[in-house]
Amino acid sequence: MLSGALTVLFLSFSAFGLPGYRLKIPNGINVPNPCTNVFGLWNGVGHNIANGGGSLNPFGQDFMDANFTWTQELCGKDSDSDGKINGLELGDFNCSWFEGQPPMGDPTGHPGICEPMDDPKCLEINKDITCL
Ligand SMILES: [Ca+2]
Repeated sequence: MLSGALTVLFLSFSAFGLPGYRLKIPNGINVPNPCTNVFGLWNGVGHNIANGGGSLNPFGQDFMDANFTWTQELCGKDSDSDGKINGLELGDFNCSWFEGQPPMGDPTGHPGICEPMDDPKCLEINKDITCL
């Protein structure tokens, strides 16, 4: 139990902010920051904070569950429950991308943050998201 918790902690702090993981999803190095008061990119795509580290957002959890692999299932899932599947948010519109390929299009949102963030349905979903 303790080692499992430590593994999760280790993965949480080490995995998602690294460029190697960002290259394993389409447009992983180009995911927009949906916080209205912050410009730029959300580099820790799987995390609740833009620079990575700490706890995982729903997409980060699903990505970990998929063994850090962009699968058709992960592409077709709406991790953040905002009505847009992960593939649509990350510019892989027909879920055909694989590592090393250029993405089909530009990202349209963040796969782990419910958008628009001020939508009432998103407030509870995004309760652990930190805008800095
Ligand atoms: Ca989203």
